[in-house]
Amino acid sequence: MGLMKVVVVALMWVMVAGRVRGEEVTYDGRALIINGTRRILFSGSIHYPRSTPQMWPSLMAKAKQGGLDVIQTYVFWNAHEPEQGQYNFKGRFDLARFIKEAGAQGLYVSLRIGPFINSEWKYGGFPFWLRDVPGIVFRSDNEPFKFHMEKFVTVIVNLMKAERLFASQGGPIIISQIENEYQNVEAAFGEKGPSYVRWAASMAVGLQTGVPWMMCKQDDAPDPVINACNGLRCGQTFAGPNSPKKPSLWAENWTSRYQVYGEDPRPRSPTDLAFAVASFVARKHGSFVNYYMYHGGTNFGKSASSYIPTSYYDQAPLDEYGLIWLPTWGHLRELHAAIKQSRKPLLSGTYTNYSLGHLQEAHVFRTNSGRCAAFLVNFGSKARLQFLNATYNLPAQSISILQDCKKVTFNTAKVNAQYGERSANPVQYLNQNQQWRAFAEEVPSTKQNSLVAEGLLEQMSTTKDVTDYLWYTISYNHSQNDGQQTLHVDSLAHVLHVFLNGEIVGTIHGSHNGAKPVFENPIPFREGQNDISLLSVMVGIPSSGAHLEKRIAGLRHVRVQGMQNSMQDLTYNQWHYQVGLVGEKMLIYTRKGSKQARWKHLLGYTNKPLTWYKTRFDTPQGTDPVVLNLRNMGKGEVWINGQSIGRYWVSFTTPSGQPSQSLYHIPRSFLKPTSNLLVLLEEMGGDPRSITVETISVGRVCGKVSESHHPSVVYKSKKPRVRLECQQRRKITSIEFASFGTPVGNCSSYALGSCHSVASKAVVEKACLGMKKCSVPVITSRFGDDPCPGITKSLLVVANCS
Ligand SMILES: *[C@@H]1O[C@H](CO)[C@@H](O)[C@H](O)[C@H]1NC(C)=O
Ligand SMILES: *[C@@H]1O[C@H](CO)[C@@H](O)[C@H](O)[C@H]1NC(C)=O
Ligand SMILES: *[C@@H]1O[C@H](CO)[C@@H](O)[C@H](O)[C@H]1NC(C)=O
Ligand SMILES: *[C@@H]1O[C@H](CO)[C@@H](O)[C@H](O)[C@H]1NC(C)=O
Ligand SMILES: *[C@@H]1O[C@H](CO)[C@@H](O)[C@H](O)[C@H]1NC(C)=O
Ligand SMILES: CC(=O)N[C@H]1CO[C@H](CO)[C@@H](O)[C@@H]1O
Repeated sequence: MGLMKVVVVALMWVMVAGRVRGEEVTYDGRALIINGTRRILFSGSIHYPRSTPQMWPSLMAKAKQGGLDVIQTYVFWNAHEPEQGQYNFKGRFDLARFIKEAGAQGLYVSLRIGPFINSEWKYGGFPFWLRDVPGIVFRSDNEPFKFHMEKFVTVIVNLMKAERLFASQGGPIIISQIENEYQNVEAAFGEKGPSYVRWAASMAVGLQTGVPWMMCKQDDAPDPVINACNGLRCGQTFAGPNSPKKPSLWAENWTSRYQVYGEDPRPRSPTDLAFAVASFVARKHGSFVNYYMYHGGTNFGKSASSYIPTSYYDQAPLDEYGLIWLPTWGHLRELHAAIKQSRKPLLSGTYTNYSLGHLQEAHVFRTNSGRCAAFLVNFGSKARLQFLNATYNLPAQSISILQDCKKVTFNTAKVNAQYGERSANPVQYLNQNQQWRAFAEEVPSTKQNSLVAEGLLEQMSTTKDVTDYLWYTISYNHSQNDGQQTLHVDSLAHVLHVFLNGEIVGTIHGSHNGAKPVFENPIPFREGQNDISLLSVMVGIPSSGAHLEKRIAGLRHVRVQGMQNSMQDLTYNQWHYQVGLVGEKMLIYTRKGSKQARWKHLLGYTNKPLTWYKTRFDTPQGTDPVVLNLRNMGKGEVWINGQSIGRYWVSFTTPSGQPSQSLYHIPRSFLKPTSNLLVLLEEMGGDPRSITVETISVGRVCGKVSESHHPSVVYKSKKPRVRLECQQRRKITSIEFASFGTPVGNCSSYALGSCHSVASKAVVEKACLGMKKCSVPVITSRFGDDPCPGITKSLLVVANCS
């Protein structure tokens, strides 16, 4: 044996011996089984490309503190393989680093490989080149598709194996997902649907990861793949596992509904969310619940799908910036603790249920050794329930969790956790003309365009998703004898800007609900030749539905209508094309590219469509999240030091009259201390002088707890307490309001009630001032004399953190 060979053999021996031994993860009809133990697992979705590696440790620490056991993420194929065969696992796309971070913090990982993921992510995660594979039919029993899907899934599984990330290898991944909500579209594929499902399951299982696979929303998921539920109320809607040998898993319990441009946010109250989770555990014996999303984050660059804003699930337990969203995070944390306290009866007890009224149920889990857990479910209004010889008062639409089937440890409708108020605070104004430079994007005319084609080109296959923009330009000969003429344009893209001889004459857009842009306006043509330049814009490519490979976009029909019904159809004429914008080609948003542009003074360039703006700004001190407030801008995209922080569309207001989004997150890792290059492309017209650099903070916290509340099992204390904690290294610097008695209202609006202890403020100030966190017991003895004997009192405290 040569020396080299000896070294290699020795090295291999060290690697095998030193390897952390793992165990296969299995399951039975009750739960996932890890290391031989059934587990109740709370999981939260955090998507690595929607935050930065610098944010991951803190996001995961807060998830862990919030009572989560698992971090769930999709795998984003088009982020990893933007060009066929060229893989990228760097920076925000460093999947292995993300999973290792979870493992380092003692969290498991649920890996949803897909590779179709929807996720309001462009093209549902599919790389755009996949569309050009000859003969391909996405998500069907189709050889070219299956070839590429298997290849990518194998790349990911092998990468995980090489990094020893499966639990079976000692790593954190305890479950993986193949496909995603396929049943929604299965019928569109006829008999190729079911055979594709069977193929996907057996392909995945064949990769031998040593941990189970699941399919969500796939009632007939083939054994041994587990069918999991997605939705708002799996406690009511889930038909259950398709085998008694499989556990009840909830892959997506939406923490709010994703927002779309032009619609108001659809938040979900913490009490509704807690009800849904408790209901699933009680009624469907759920043992795995994943919050979609636990942290939504930011759709950087052009990663959002059609009409999806840049901010994603801001009102999840962790907000877009990674701050704790109150009181949702705290309320769920207490719920998790209450459920886990009963894990023994839940996972190994026998189950009985009975009706306690028309809309009231009891669900009881009891072990042989006599340990017992009960869930009293009230679907109706406020109710007084008799259960095992005791009386329980339940608020409307709530579930009480009873430890030992006696003591209430949690009620989903009673929020003891603190509330908080988040605000954005301007730190830099960019309101001076001389701070800005402008560069006007040229409107192409028929003379300059290089690409010429007969008829209207389909937009996505022309731009290949490299740009949102495609110019269609045509020359049109108008005679005054034709009188007033109207231009009609039908589009399957999202926005259309109409220019006549280089000047804007109209802008229209469609919407997420399926409305397509249709332009129909009289046009002030001049005598003779006119250039009609139509800028067709995509706001993300679609991410859902069957046959994504066949989707089309761009202009469909263009005609000019005159008086007396005279009509000229230009649809099939010769058109001139420009793919993308001049500024995009120059990479004008990078330091190097911006030097090549001939920038002008700002004056004369505000409120003009298709204008690039640039300035520089210094990074705000401290560690608070940084945002740009784009209040008076229209629509476009923003780059910081060459990195896109996403599209913006402030001018698309919601029914309540608010911009869909006006604050745009700049991760601190995108910034250098001074002189950051900020470049915006404004499509519609806006005034950059109104832009401010702001920081986000939770400046006020508030709690209201009644003396009759049962203290949360998260804490050791047996007394009810108001607990306050500042985030972001802040301290409580003042007590704005404190009343022990019968205060009315909540954190945004409060007042003294008829009963009030005069000692309230002094007691709270003594416990809290100068502290990062404090807790004040809600008991009369702490406040001296009883201000109103015989009446149930509560303590409401509003404090400022700075
Ligand atoms: C299983 O238990 C061993 C020993 O306690 C531990 O090192 C390992 O991390 C556990 N594995 C999992 C997946 O929890
Ligand atoms: C009890 O459970 C059974 C089986 O899961 C179900 O059919 C029935 O509706 C439940 N009854 C109540 C009162 O929850
Ligand atoms: C309920 O009370 C009755 C009468 O006091 C008693 O016989 C019974 O054992 C009690 N049941 C339970 C479950 O405590
Ligand atoms: C435009 O139309 C007028 C009248 O129809 C015609 O005389 C003229 O030659 C046309 N011009 C071009 C450039 O086609
Ligand atoms: C706070 O109380 C006010 C007045 O009663 C009410 O309008 C508001 O909706 C409440 N806010 C919350 C968050 O409960
Ligand atoms: C997609 C999906 O499952 N949506 C469901 C979410 O939950 C609500 C409430 O139960 C249902 O109405 C939706 O159909």
